[in-house]
Amino acid sequence: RLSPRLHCLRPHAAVSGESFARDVAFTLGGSSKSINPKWFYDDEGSALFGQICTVPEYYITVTESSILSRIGGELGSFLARDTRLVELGSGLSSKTRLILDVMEGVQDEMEYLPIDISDVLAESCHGLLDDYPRLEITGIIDTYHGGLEFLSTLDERPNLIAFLGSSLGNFDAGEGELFLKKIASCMGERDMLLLGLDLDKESGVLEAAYDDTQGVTARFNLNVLTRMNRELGANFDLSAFAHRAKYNGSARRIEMYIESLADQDVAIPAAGAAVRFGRGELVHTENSHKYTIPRIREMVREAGLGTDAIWQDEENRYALVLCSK
Ligand code: AVJ
Repeated sequence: RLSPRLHCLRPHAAVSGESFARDVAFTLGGSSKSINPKWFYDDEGSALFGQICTVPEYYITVTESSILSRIGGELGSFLARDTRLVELGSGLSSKTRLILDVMEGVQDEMEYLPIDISDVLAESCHGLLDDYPRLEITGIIDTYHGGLEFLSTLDERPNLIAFLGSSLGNFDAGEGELFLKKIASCMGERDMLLLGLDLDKESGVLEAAYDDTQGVTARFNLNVLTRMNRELGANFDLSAFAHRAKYNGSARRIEMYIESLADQDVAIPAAGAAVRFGRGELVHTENSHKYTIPRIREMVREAGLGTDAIWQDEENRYALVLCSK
């Protein structure tokens, strides 16, 4: 602990090497192979995601940031003066600043509780402490579920739970809706949820966003194999796999895959697995669901929440939704 204003907790060992090994043994073991996207975010993967946010094709981050900076004052009018900011999947905490700026205008003591599966959490918090001298941070390195559990142990201060970047879109169909219900069940009468969701749009725009010409998304996707090589002693040959991103219109989502370019066997010793890949075989690594405004309203309602405001950019690419009980 380097600053008295920063506390980092790791309530569960849910993100340990052992659970990584167990999880991939299971998801690569069957006939239809997949890797959970939560394993993307080692130090290198987190840095690569930060880089994705700056490639021209990936409009999500800039669009969300521009909406956030435009609506700052209005968002502030919904917040009680003692509101604590809780952020699910805070990552590098760059958009967080736009919310902290709103809070700084009205609060004497600011409290921020980021929840992220990546170790980069502590690092990104240090920058915030420098820039916000009245800020206290409790960082939770854990999965969303672990983090939400921790929420229930806190005092009565009202929370603004920020779940940005369309990260809800990573859940499988049905599970995103369930997770929204789970968040709602953790919310008190004075809590609010700020949800950032990517809107459905032309497939060309979406596929470009997930397959940028600089190849950053490709490196991000394939980095999970490098991570298995390092942490699980695997022997993936990176040149024998390729990045793929496809829009699935009927499911309204981008699907990311790693394609095996050859018939090959890979050993993953720590997972006790030997995995055979056929040429052209796809390993499903991520879904990114895209939403419509009516669907968002319905999801929020079904979670037992009311919609207080919906903000969009001028081109209707992205939506920020403020909800409460
Ligand atoms: C951080 C999950 C919202 O799905 O857009 C970016 C991750 N994957 N490019 C997304 C991601 C490929 C991102 N989320």
